[in-house]
Amino acid sequence: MMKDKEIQKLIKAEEKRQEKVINLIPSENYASKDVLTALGSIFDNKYAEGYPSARYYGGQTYTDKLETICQERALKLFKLKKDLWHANVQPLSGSPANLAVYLALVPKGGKVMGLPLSSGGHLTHGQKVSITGKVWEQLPIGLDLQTELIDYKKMEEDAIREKPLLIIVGFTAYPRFVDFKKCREIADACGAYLMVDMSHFAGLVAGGAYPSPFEYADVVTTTTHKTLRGPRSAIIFSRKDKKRDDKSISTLIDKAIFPGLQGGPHMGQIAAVAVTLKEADSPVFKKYAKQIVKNAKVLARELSRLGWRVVSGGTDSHLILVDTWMNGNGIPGKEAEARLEKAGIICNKNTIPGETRSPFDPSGIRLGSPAETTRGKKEKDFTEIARKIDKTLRSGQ
Ligand code: DSN
Repeated sequence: MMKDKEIQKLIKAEEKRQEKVINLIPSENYASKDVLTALGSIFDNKYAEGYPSARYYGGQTYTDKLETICQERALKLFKLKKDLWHANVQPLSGSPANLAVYLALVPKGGKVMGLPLSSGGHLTHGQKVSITGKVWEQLPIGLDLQTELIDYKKMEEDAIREKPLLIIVGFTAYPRFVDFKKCREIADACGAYLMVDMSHFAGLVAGGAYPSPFEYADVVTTTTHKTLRGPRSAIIFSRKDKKRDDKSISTLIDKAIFPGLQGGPHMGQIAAVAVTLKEADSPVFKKYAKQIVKNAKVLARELSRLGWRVVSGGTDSHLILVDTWMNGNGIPGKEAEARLEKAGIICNKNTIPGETRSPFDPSGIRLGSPAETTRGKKEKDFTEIARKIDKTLRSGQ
């Protein structure tokens, strides 16, 4: 029991809320007790500026061991060779991880090519409101509005003409596979580094349920709290043999994280990431990753059957986008989100490709299966969830 009753009460209340709701936010999950124990451990008391065996403070016997184990587990989970790949496990979260890669690889004002929010990308893929869009110039990757898939042909033409220095692929709201091989070809055609932000689908890659980007990318960033089911943190993987001005990009990325962007690493987070990586390196996690995708497919199929327009006609991953507005024949995303919350289903409103409304009140909602799959839900449960969503959205229409 905590002495601070006010905060203890809030923790208990949030625990109850999390237990009670159906959580369909695709970027959330329920970390294990072991992960939370490591996160809240005494490692949080320790300053460890620097990297293993090269720190700016004494007392690093166990922090050095911990960080090294975490790095080794990261490489092992994604089947990466130690002599080819490096893992930096210090980024505090996904946005600083991505920012560090930009700082390491692209001079200020240089062009970066990425998916804007309207194509399902992330703020840090060069969106104007993010520092990544203020310091660097974003060349947007668009979708084919018929198929609602990445328009690789236009992406290639734009890249060859505009010559971005870095191409970033990855998403927060794109339900399909990304063709990493094609992205590599485009990066080679214009001389860009290829970075994949696999934050959303890292757990699926670990479990063999989504294509791995490592064969094609120079850099892969990921958060650790989404499908990977760990604490809020991030990892940057980089190829040791890739260079910028004769320096290994891994060395440049390490320097960009510390001392470029961050001070002391959060060692409690690193302990929790290490636990996460071991948990994910198991047959039971592989089964979990595959079940996530099965459940998302059922959700998409059932909602379509019930008359809702699912963007791109379905999903290959853990997330789906539903066009609830349907050109005025349905309800706006904001109202859909609010109505579902009242019914105990948590999701978020989201823009859809070719959005005609506003980001604050867009045409759709984004749904995902990872959190409820962690709670043991299977296809039949997701069929029920789809029916509940349908009933709730139609009530009051
Ligand atoms: N906010 C996260 C998401 O919900 O996808 C991305 O950082």
